[in-house]
Amino acid sequence: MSVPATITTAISYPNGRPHIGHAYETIATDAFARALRMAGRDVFFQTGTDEHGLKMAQTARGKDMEPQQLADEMSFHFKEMNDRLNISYDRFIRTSEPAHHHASQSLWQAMEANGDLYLGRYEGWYSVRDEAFYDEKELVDGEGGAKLSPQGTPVEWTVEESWFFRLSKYQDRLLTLYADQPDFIRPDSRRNEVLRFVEGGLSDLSISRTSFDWGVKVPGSDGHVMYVWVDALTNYITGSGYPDDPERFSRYWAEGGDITHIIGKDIVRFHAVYWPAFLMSAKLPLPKQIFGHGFLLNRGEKMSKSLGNVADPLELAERFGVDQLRYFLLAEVTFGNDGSYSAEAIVQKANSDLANSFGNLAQRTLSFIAKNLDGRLPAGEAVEVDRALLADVLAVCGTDVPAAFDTLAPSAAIEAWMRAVFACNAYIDAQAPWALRKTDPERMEAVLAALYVAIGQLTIAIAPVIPSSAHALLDQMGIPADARTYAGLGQDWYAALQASGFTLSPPRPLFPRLEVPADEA
Ligand code: ME8
Repeated sequence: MSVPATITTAISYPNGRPHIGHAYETIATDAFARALRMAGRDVFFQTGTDEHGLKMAQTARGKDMEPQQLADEMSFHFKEMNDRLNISYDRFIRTSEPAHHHASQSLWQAMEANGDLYLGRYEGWYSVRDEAFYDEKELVDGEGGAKLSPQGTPVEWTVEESWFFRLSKYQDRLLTLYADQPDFIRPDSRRNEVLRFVEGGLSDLSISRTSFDWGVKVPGSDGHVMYVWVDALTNYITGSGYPDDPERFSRYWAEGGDITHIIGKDIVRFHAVYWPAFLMSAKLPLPKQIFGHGFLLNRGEKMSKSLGNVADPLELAERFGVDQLRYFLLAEVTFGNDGSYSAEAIVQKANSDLANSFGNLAQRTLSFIAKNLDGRLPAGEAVEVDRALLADVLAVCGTDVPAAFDTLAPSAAIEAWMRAVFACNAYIDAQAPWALRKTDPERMEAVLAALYVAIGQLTIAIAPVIPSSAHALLDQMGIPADARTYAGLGQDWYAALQASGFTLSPPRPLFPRLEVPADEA
């Protein structure tokens, strides 16, 4: 039995509705989780909402609501987004759940038992927008001499009694971790940022707040709630069974386990510095990898409420299709880099790759079979050129695509896949089965049989990216569930399908040609 895999997104602040950046992260993580399952792994995939902290409390106050009410309302929209985008999460966690409070308090007590917590007084800068403490030396000057965080958000001077975590004590152990596991933080640019930050010296971290009460209560310390990032990070182990389900925990959060956190580049420090330090302190296993993806920009510009360019992912999915949106985001952006989206770019990519190249290949082959063979699966002896095509397609679909997913490179997986789609289109043009119908029907059948197998394999391989279209096509083609895996796609499902007497019905086109909406052309 293979090692279980745990994969997570960040948990989003439900202080507003989800935007396309949230959708991007969850779609990418979903593709990885699906690819892992197709590789036969036992996968635990978690996403959710991060509901405590000052940002939530202040937003709720501004709307004259209780924070819990705001969290309930907005968390619903995040879950709805996930469901609508076909995200195959195993758990949608909300940090206001009692089980999560319990896990956060247990982690706190474990860190305390290790002698890493002490009571003190915090005097320094805090950004509510980032929910982050910053050293004076990190601040930058904004307009009119205002001090801003390194992320460009406002900071306020904060003085309050606080619990501290002895982060400084972990500097050497963290540097050893980064040296021993060069892939702990990816991509390299993010790794370098973290290295510089930790090498620059770590201050102890303020980990409780006393000026508001919307959070997890600090055990045995009235008036203190945990700093929101302490409980937020704990979500990952709550979902893995900490502390009351040791069996589950040893499965999904084991020492040396395959645990990956997919997050955005703005929150790498919390995941690559604070989180492993907390886990070391509590004597718990560490994740294997933190991947900080890039940001999605609207036509090259940062999205912001004030610019009015924050795209609603469900609106985009409604207009262009869920799978078209998923495909665009994963194909267009090299995972790790920033990327840009626009209506034209989505339409262009979906039309060229899905409608024209792949959709057309499937549609013309399958309709031809449905019409000219009455849906009977073609037989016929394969010759060298057919075998060569099938060897190429199998190598791409069974090896290159899963390997690219395995290294969290979805655009490389799609590029490899498109190469195989092109190879099939070149093959169909060269073999011209339509012309063979009258002259050499036997050869025509051999060509169509090769194409049927190739299309089946291409469809299986791309299923993590466009799950609903891929499974609809596989259903139409009669391809059984056990072939829909990376190991199964090369098995002789075609012969079994032929022997079963399966007949193909006229296929339904899956990828309509999209038009750029008139207001955006
Ligand atoms: O940071 N493009 O929540 P969040 C791509 N609650 N990704 C983006 C993005 C964009 N334009 N904007 C945001 C938080 N993200 C914390 C996380 S985890 C224990 C706690 C990403 O709602 C962002 O980088 O601000 C993060 O990974 C995720 O969306 C949630 O952001």
